[in-house]
This record gives sequence, structure tokens and C-alpha cells, in this order.
Amino acid sequence: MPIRSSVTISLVTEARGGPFVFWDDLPCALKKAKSLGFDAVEIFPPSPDSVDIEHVRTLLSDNGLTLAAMGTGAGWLRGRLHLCLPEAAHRAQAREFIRAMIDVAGALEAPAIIGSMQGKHGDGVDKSTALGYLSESLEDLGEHASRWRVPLIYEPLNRYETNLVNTIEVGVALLRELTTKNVKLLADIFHMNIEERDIAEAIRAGTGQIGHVHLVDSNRRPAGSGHIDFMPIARALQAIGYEGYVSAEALPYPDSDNAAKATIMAFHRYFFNTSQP
Ligand code: LER
Ligand code: MN
Repeated sequence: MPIRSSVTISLVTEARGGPFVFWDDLPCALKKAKSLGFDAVEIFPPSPDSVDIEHVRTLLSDNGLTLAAMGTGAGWLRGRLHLCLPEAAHRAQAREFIRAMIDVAGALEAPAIIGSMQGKHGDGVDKSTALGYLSESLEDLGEHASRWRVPLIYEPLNRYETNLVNTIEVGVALLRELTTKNVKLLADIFHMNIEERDIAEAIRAGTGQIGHVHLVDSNRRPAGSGHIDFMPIARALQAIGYEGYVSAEALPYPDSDNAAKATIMAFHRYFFNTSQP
């Protein structure tokens, strides 16, 4: 399977100002994604209950698109939930929010992503305790996702967003300690640009463990708008035999339509080796 292109759509009001290309209007965003030539979309919904699975299935198939993944970060943004909170009851609520999102995404044949829902240590929870909480949840939720024959995607974040796992190397070490083999890493180029010594080298170190990619430039604008050299990154993904989605998670700069266009141009340049869509 070749690398496939995807673009993000946020349906979360509280995420306004965040790095999502399309916003609010799912039918319109799907139409635009298709007309630009994307293979798939990544949806960021406010909650599992807010997703009408049959409606989304119909919209996807009417537009000839697949669902690349579904984000779970609204649990943090709207409910202040995460997997490392001091109170057991709150951690359980966070886990249930993600489990329900896995079920919604799974019914649409896509994985759920744990990004900001991983949380951080502090507030009376030390680092090793927090990593223990995180691992327990990844074991449980990773196995849960396998019922849908999809992986669970876990995203290392930069140091300003979490103090748990900041690099692919540390992520690989965390996954290696798990019994479940159904958790894969998300390589987000924005976070990697802050944390990795060499992005292409980090991707090679993630061979066999990378299940999703967020495509974005150094300033969190669409690929091609900052100072990241994407050629070695694209080559590294091809060299490790990466077969998943590369999904544009970038600010809608200068606006959604132009961000999506810039991204598809970057795809053609770096991944499809053609200059024109
Ligand atoms: C957050 O910075 C991010 O990259 C998202 O994909 C995770 O919620
Ligand atoms: Mn990301």
C-alpha cells in the first residue's frame, strides 16, 4: 500500500486557533478534500456521542474518501480529562472517553489517536507513576482497539505540551515494554522539529512502530511554509516501508482552502515526486 494523503477537520469550538486545516462544516470539508485529491480525512470531534456514524460513513463513501484517524483531544480541551490525573475516578473517565472514541472510529475502520489525552506528571503524581498510568491505559485501550482490527495511535508531544514522552525513541521504548503489540506511534513533524536531533533519523529509529504521521512545518503552518526540509523525511518514510496516512495537521494559514492546497502541493513534490497535483 502506498503512503496516502489526509487532511484534518476540527469540529471542536474549543480548539479554535489550533492546528487543523478545515473547520466546523464536515460535508463541505469532505467535498473540498476530495476535489483537491486527498485520499482521506482525519476528524477531530467534540465527543464520541456527537458522531453520527452512519451519516459520516455515507459522507465518506459519497466522496470516495476514507477516514484516516479520529482525535480524542476534546476530552482534555472540553472536559479537562487526561490519563495521568491524580484522582482514579478522573483517570477512569478519561479512559472511557477514549474507549468510546475507539469504538466510533473503529466502526468507521479507523484508529483513534491519544495525543493531549496522555496528560503529564505533576499535581502530586510523579513521573514514574504517571508513566505507569499511561502504560496501563495503553495496554487496555490497545487491546480494545484490536477488536476493530485497527491499532491505537499514541503521539509523543513536544516539551511544552507533555513531560512524559517527547521523542520517537522514548516512545519506541515505552511501546516495547507493553504486552500489547497493537499500539503504534504518531510521528508529528511539528513536535519532532522541536525535540529530535534529526527528524529523518528518528523516523528510521521508529521502523515498524510508526502508525500515523502529522504533516506540518516548523511554524505549524502547512508543509512548505516554514524551514523544514521535507525531502529527507519523505525518503525516510519510504525507506522504512511506511504504509499509513500522512495527515496535514496544520494551522489554516492563510486560510483553510489555501492551507489544504499548499499541503497537496507538498505531497506531490515530496511523496509523489511530481510537481503538479
Ligand atoms: C497536539 O499538539 C497535537 O499534535 C495533536 O495531534 C494531539 O492532540
Ligand atoms: Mn499532532
